[in-house]
Amino acid sequence: MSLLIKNGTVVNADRSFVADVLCADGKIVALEPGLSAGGVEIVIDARGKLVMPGGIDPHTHMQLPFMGTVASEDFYSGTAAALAGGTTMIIDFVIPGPGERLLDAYHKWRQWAEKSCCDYSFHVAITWWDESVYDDMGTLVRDWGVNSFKHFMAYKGAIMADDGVLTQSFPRALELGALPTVHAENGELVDYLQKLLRKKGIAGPEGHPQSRPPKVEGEAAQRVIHIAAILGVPLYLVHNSAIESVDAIAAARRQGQRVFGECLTQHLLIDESVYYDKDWNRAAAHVMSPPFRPRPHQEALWDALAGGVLQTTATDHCCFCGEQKAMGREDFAKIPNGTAGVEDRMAVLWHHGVNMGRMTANDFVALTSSNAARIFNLYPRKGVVQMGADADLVVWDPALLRTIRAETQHQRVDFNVFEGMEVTGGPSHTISRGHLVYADGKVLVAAGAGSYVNRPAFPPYMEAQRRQNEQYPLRFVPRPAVAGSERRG
Ligand code: URQ
Ligand code: ZN
Ligand code: ZN
Repeated sequence: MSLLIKNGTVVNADRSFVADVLCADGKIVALEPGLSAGGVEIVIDARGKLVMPGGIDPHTHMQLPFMGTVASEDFYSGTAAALAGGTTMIIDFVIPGPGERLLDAYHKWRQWAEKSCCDYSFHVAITWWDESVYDDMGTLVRDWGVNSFKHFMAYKGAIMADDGVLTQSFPRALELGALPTVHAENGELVDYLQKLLRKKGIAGPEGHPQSRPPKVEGEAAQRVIHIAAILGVPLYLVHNSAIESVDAIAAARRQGQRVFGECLTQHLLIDESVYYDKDWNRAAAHVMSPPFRPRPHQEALWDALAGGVLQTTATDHCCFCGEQKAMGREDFAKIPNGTAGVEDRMAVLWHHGVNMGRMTANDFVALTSSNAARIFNLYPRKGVVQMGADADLVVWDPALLRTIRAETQHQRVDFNVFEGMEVTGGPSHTISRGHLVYADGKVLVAAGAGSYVNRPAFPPYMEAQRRQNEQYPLRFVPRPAVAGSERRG
């Protein structure tokens, strides 16, 4: 299969340039102006359009069994929706139940994901600890291309990892060259506040944000950042939503600690007023964790993206339809947590980020693709338009007008948190491994067309971290004392 994109402007994270892009056998094989279309099977005229690396969403949960039900979006429909939005790879999560062997859970998820129609990979969650977890982490890194392990500090009584588990898992991840990632909310505080609110007779969706105020996230973020500093491991915090977390990450990065941060498109634009909607179903449809925050937190997230404090955008795409959300009609703590976003992430970020001048098109590529590729050791195979890279591309029409609606979305859920939002900019064509998989509103690919992507251990920053740890046998990473400067703690 050969495919040529002519007359477009290529936009990478570092620069933009005019060039034609020729794809063959799944790779980019020529990248220069004036390429001949002779003998090429598919030619796309990208005049007036941009040619960017396909989006990478580092945080999705397709068909996740959770809170007594299963997310309505499966790996086929969810990856089709991703392609429709310009995302050509997802990193989903294997989440073993407490006591479930990691390898058993991994192979179960691998089977579920075979129907994916875009490329995919998995973070594996550490939800409990014993010697078998230690062993399985090694097998997953060495044999199955896993280079990141997730830890939920929330969800007490279900999948929560306490400090004891973090303290066992993080050093093991470092030893293996894998990155610990974390959902930072204090699960004990959430549990306490949920009980307190119910005792006060608060059972509706408005109880959700009150049981998870920003400091519940900020405390856990700060705690896990310090734990990572002491253990000498890099750290990736998922779905940061609060000023407190952004400040904790900024302070750590200012001191040279390797902390990476993600934010969800939803948290950038939706505030906590949604939980006070008179319509129970609409309010419940927005229940996800961390919850949507008051507006000042959104501005802090935009600033953190612009200032390099946060490096990636994601969606945490985890769909539950109305009748599933209704499981919590008598008790907000029983509303399955999750919202959708995989189809809208790039257009929403483009409209509110690039069109509003908060970021350049190059920043957009970094935030939707290249940075995630670097952090999860996929770069330059993914995340850049260059010779030899996978031909995962999106032809972006900056003039494409769209009103986001649940009734016209590809996502398999009966709600859209961006309902009615008008966006300018979106994919006219999506190319996955050199195949045209989305064009002019239609997904053109069959289930199973996607491939599992191995992610090698030891990204460059992990090697550097190990060298740095050898310099400081105590494993602390103090700043070298400089004559005349006070010593940092
Ligand atoms: O916490 C997560 O990331 C999963 C369980 C999805 N749900 C959510 O509310 N974020
Ligand atoms: Zn989470
Ligand atoms: Zn998640």
